[in-house]
Amino acid sequence: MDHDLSRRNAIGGIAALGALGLSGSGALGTQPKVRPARFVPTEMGYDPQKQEFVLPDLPYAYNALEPVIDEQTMRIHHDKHHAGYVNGANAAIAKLNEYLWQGGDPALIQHWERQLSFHMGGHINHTLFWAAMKPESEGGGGKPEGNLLAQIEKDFGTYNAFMEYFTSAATKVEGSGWGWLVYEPASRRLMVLQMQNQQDMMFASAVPLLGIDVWEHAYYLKYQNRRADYAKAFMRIVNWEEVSRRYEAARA
Ligand code: MN3
Repeated sequence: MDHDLSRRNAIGGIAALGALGLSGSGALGTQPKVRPARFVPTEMGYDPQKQEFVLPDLPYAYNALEPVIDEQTMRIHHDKHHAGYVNGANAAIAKLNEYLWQGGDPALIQHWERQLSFHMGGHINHTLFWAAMKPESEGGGGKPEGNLLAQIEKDFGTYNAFMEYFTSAATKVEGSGWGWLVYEPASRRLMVLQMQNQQDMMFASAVPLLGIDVWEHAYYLKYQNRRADYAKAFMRIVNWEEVSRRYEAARA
């Protein structure tokens, strides 16, 4: 009986990790054969010793995305803003653990949950953002190929129609947020969504494929109020191989 219970708990735990895309990951020091659609703990900078997230380095130099995104913007964006989300997520997790193990007013759970939703959202969004960009000189930009291109053409008509729609949706996000290309597993189709802040208006089953950060901190030093110019230029540094990998993993 005890054995069955603990086995069931273990299975439940694995299912919960799966929902977060963390299953079959590098947590035990082994790399999965197929990387999951979303994240593995190492990519998210999770340190099992400290039991907290540590800001992962950029996958390229700070000036690698010039002239589309300037070095100073990248430094501030990664070292200050992304770091802030990592710290905020750790603080919220610590607080929620405190309520879980040391009691406290359950009414405050929702406060820390909102904090976690915002900051963990920020950490996840930025982790996906950095990896979905690539210097122009190393093959960034261009067009997607293969299955992803076929699905874009099926769902949006043409690649150019998609690009217009995606950059326009990103440009028109009210206030701070993101433009996303996501895969919707139930209908097996692509969608373009506008996210507010770091988490709002995204539904739980949406698999994020390509996001463009349209918070002012992402572009203001170089583009000022010209968000549309930034969104258009962003397409020159998209890492379509990484976006395709996410797409293939999402529909596998
Ligand atoms: Mn940002």
